[in-house]
Amino acid sequence: MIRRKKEIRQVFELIKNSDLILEVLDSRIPNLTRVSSIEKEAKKQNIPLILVLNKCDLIPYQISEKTKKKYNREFPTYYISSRERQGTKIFRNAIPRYLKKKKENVLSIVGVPNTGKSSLLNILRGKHVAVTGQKPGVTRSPQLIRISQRILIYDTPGVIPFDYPEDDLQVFLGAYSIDNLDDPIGTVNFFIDRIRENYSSGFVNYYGITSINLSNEEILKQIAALRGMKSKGGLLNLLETAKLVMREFTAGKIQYWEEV
Ligand SMILES: Nc1nc2c(ncn2[C@@H]2O[C@H](COP(=O)(O)OP(=O)(O)OP(=O)(O)O)[C@@H](O)[C@H]2O)c(=O)[nH]1
Ligand SMILES: [Mg+2]
Repeated sequence: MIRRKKEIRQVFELIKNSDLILEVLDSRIPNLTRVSSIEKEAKKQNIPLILVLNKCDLIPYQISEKTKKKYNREFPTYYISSRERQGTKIFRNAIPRYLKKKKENVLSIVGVPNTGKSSLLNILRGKHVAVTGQKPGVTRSPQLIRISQRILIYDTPGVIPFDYPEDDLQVFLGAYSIDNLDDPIGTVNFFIDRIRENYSSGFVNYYGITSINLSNEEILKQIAALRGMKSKGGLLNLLETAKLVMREFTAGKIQYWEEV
């Protein structure tokens, strides 16, 4: 279990001193990636906050529209893809609207690990200045980057909110390294249950399994067989298969989303 208290404290310190907060969410799992404690703090301190739904390239446009419409009632919301550069120009051009009328504004990019905070900063800067990566916890400490004469932006390490109790959920968010998992099977069960409840076609098609309406064990066995995941003795290696599935999900290979 990781509770990175130091990072959380640092991020809270930064947001208190920010003129504008950009909270980066994963468009596929928007509700799960919102950090309510940060949003509360922003409201309390009267700091404007924008919700940025990133990775919109991974889901249908209509789903992003729907989420945006709903979230707009609480905070101004934009959806973008830092990878495919969708919506990034519109977002960039909208930022001045939220700035304070002073010479220099300090912004902070915050969110749970792996949502694409550093990727967003690189897009806004127009140059690769922040390290990004497929594994969570890439950004280790806050980094201040000037993106224009008027704007400085802090890239921050991903925070894991205190209201997330489960390791499973953290893996799901890409917030916890799969290799360090105690119980990969438990985690993949959590994941498959969620897929069954929300959107399953992407998963079924990606692995070529026969149906989502099988037991989780049966599903895992099918994937193991299809991928040739075997132990030395020739038995199906479900443990490694569970890790493989979670790794492929956090890498964005499996089409999946949850509607808000
Ligand atoms: N498909 C897709 N992948 C993205 C997008 N933006 C970022 N990624 C990928 O998501 C992963 C995480 O990106 P980062 O920018 O490092 O995320 P971060 O939020 O800074 O992560 P931490 O610093 O670990 O908290 C990388 O593999 C990126 O390539 C996007 O818009 N679409
Ligand atoms: Mg980062």
